[in-house]
Amino acid sequence: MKSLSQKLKERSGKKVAILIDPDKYEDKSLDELILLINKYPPDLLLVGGSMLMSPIDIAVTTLKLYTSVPVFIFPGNVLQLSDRADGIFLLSLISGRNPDFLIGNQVLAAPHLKRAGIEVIPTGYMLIENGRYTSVEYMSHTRPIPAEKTDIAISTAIAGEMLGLKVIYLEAGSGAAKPVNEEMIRAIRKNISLPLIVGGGIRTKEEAGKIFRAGADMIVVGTAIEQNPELLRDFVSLRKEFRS
Ligand code: 1GP
Repeated sequence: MKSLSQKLKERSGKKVAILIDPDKYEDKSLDELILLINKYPPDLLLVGGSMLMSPIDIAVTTLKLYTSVPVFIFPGNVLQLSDRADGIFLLSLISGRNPDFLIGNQVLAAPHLKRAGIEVIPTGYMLIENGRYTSVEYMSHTRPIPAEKTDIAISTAIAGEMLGLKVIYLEAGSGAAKPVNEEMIRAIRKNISLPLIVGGGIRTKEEAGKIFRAGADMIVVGTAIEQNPELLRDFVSLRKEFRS
């Protein structure tokens, strides 16, 4: 079976990932979400958050047990590791200048990840300003790239590609007032050949469609699904519009 890195690298078709922050779901709402995931399977389940109060292992194990969608960790910090996941996005916050989030946490996590033997996807994680102060900004002590500074965003993404990262992730932040703007996505898409993931503030199928058209290969949706799990069907059905 192909690894997720391989599938992303091929850049064929658009993909939908759901971000599950275990603190936001109680047993009942997680059961409800699992039913919907099995009915309208997305391409990927991400588990994590800027700050977690509940253990990540339980959520990962539950999702692995009751769904057949790959489960990857989207770590907010080094405490969010689980060898039960299929893999992890090893995020380097390349938009910021905080060494802990560029390389420090990765050094702490590396021996554990090697032992766990799960798939590791080296990811250039770029925080883009969205008009609201986000948890990522607060927790990482980094400033986002201003939304209109497309040149800085392009250069950062190119540097990430030149450094050998395998994916670029444009993040507006969970609950962002607005998603990363299409102009920036389009400009980055033109300048790199890496798979492009876009997340933060995506609330509707229409917004998701614009982001795909601008060049995103995968979108990540968290808050909108937490608030209305039925939206999963809309996001997932959008993929067929992009099939050639
Ligand atoms: C993943 O942080 C996002 O990149 C999720 O954002 O919760 O706003 O969908 P939302």
